Amino acid sequence: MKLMELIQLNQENLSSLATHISCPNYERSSIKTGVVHIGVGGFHRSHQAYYMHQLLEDPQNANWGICGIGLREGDQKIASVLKQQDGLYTLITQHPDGKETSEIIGSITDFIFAYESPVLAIDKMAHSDTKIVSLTITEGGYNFDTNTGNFNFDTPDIEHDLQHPNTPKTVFGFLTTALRKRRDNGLAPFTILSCDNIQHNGEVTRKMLLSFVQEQDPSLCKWIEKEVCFPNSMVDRITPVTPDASIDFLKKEYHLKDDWPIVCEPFIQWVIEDDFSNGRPPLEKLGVHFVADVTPYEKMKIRLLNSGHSVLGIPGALHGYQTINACMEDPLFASFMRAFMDKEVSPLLDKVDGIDLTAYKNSLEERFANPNIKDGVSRICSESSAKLPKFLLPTLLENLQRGGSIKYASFVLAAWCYYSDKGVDLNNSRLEIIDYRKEELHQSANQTQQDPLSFLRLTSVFGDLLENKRFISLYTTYIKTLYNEPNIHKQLTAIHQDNF
Ligand code: CS2
Repeated sequence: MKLMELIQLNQENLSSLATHISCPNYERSSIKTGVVHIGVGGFHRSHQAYYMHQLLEDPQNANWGICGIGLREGDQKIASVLKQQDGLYTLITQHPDGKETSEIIGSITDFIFAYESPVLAIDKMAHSDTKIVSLTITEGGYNFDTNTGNFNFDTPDIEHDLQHPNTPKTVFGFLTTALRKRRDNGLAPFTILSCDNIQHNGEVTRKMLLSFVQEQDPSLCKWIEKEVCFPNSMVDRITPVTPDASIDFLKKEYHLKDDWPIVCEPFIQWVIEDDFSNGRPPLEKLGVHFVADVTPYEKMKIRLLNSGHSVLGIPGALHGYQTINACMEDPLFASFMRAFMDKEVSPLLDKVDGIDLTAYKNSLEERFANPNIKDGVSRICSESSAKLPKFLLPTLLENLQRGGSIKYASFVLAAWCYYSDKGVDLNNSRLEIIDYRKEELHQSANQTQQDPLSFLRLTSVFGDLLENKRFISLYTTYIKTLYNEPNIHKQLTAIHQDNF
């Protein structure tokens, strides 16, 4: 293919691309939108949109195309890339042995930048073809108070949405107005399917939405309570931030110009409760697992995979590692994480049907170590203020209650304090900290020299952890050692050997 010119990825060019890269075999123009998806990040494109793409290869499933929705100003980039590319993008699967498979995904047939066009987005959700509204709005997007678990009304966007139902800004405003429209038009509601890493993600979505609607429109609240299903689900596929090198790779290897391809690991998993308001796609044909109760699956995944990531990522970032696989190449980090899984998480997990826990943990180690994924620690540590209360604190709290081991989780919190305080790694290189509460975290961590517990006083993140004597004493020891002699290797070794 030497001397070939670059081909812009778009619908018109699919037939020329199809000679050298896998392309959708279905007629995209006749696909109907059965799913409206809010939050078209990398994960949605490597996971749900990939499943739907495979489904669409069977003409019987032509009702299950996706319309993506971007609610935030920051969604401008995805809106313009997808517009230019007619919703098409390349999915590059990176195997541990260096093998790569690239395919063009066609399931996103429409995209609405709701930040600019809220009415179009509401109409799309309220359209009779739409059967499901799915969400990847991140752990922080659910707008609950970590301490009380209640809906947080006290934000300017929520105040705005309560007053302006036809030009909402938040997911809650959009869902409410679209559901109202469906009810008024005599249509069945859509299912609301959360695909975020929150335990009981469906129930949490339901609780948050109902709190909002109750305030805006109590009669609609009753209808939603009765008619709308919110299945819980567990989703899994590691999807790093797309490196520029992948854009170049597609140019070189396939003469393809794709401004935002997605890179992911081969592993993919989706477990969903079979509880839908208005029909569902036959995803079981693709290995999606429909179950009556997703609780044990999500608990296992969030407590092992997601928090395992943070257990590597926070100390790893401080030590100066850039990626999760680099952490895994360091035997001390790898065994620290495994010990956290074995000693602090496994004793709390319920038996999961058909899953061998040891094999599951082994597979996580292999997935984290995949040298071709290069998942940045900055992505893993991003929004830790929303992630850790969901991924790590429940494990710590349960162990405190039952007298279990707490040293691994406690050290990660101490390391997070140091990380938030200093903003540089131990080689003095600036850390890329992405957290909407970055400033607040820094302010509290920054008092540590005077008050070793200052970071924990951020009760909206840590709840009443501060009141637990056993935890406080260990945490203080770690903080003191870290601040006196910042050396992650030394500390990990000491924790392993129980020298604290
Ligand atoms: C990661 C997840 O963001 C994180 O902290 O743990 O994005 C993780 O890669 C996915 O949940 C994998 O399914």
